[in-house]
Amino acid sequence: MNKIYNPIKKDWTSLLKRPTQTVADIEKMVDPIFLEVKNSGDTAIKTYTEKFDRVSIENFSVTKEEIEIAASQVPENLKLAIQLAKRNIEKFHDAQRTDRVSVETSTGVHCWQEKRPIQKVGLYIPGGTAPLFSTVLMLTVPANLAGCKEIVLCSPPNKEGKLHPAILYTANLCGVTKIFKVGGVQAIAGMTFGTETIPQVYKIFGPGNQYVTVAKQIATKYGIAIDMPAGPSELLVMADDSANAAFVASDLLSQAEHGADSQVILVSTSKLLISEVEREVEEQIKLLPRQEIAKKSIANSKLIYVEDKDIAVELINEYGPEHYILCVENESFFLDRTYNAGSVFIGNYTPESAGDYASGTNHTLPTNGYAKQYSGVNLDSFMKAITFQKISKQGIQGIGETIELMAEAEGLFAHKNAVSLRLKSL
Ligand code: HSO
Ligand code: ZN
Repeated sequence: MNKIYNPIKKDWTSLLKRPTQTVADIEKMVDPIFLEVKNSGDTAIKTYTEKFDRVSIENFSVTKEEIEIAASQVPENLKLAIQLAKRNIEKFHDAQRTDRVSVETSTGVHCWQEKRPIQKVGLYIPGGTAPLFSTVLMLTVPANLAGCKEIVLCSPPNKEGKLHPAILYTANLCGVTKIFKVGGVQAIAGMTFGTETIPQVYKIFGPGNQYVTVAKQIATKYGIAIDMPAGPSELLVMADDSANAAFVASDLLSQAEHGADSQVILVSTSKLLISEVEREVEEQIKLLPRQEIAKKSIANSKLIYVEDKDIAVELINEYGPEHYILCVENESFFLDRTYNAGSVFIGNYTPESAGDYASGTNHTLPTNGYAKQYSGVNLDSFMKAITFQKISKQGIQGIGETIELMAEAEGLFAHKNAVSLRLKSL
């Protein structure tokens, strides 16, 4: 772990740099796949599944039988855990509903705003070394609550041409309309254009490797919306002497085990805590089945000592972590000054794992500093706000002249006329 004491401000940018991504190179690979899926649909999907997932699949739509077999393979206690997590995620996301906003802005001028669901959404669940069925919950629960009509899920098949049973069980439990055993760039391209089998969607959600991330960005060129640009997972812990070093170390490792490129950072005003955490990490990592992955990410991790709270707050906002754990005496000092973070975990008994699985908050969050301008996935991510207005005769008489004047000043006489005709008729 890299220990840094009192970094000077001009070094912050390089100190807080994320692992680099070479987007240009990846784009060169992704573009032709998009074109081929656009032109050849399912045939291209199958070709790329053979090439990248090394499995030949005749029918990549998941069948009812496959779902039934999967359900029988998931242990009962895991099913109950998934159901409890689902209920908490539902409770928290359902509470995010906003009321219709309605105002009479001038006499007889009624304006209102209502949320409506995005009709067709595509959810991507990555394959790789961990079957992220928790991400299925995080995306399908708000999609359902929002009222999305078509919820399509794509996830890469394993070498046997199958999806993990818990992914299938959860997707089915949460009412996914269609599940496809398709992953990577070809899945994103499939949902962008639609193929004979895969429906086209309006917005694509979910994490993925760097190829999927670039593919989602390319999808936006074709008019498809995405939840956010994603990148490797991150955690920043801010801790002082009131923190439990073993707990902090366990949190850092929980993110480090996601991938070699995960980034974990500890900021502290206590040199003692830093050395205790370092020792704990060394001990705890030995017991982890995924220690090889965690070791790589821990090797790039940073333990940053700063002299006072103000500097800490500034540095944390500058970084804008995806996950931010706060274990300090004076919580409100930090919370009041938090502007850039995806999700905040407060106190010694709030591990990030809680939010990853079951507390109810969403774990699909902005990485790579995007917490400065993006929110994590929430109920509104699956909705659009539509405005409505209805103006009475009295209403148009009241604001008509204002509109005429403004339209004339912009040189737009047809606009002016649309009002003048009505005023004259009254
Ligand atoms: N920490 C990950 C989500 C996750 N963790 C899924 C475990 N499973 C990104 O927020
Ligand atoms: Zn996690």
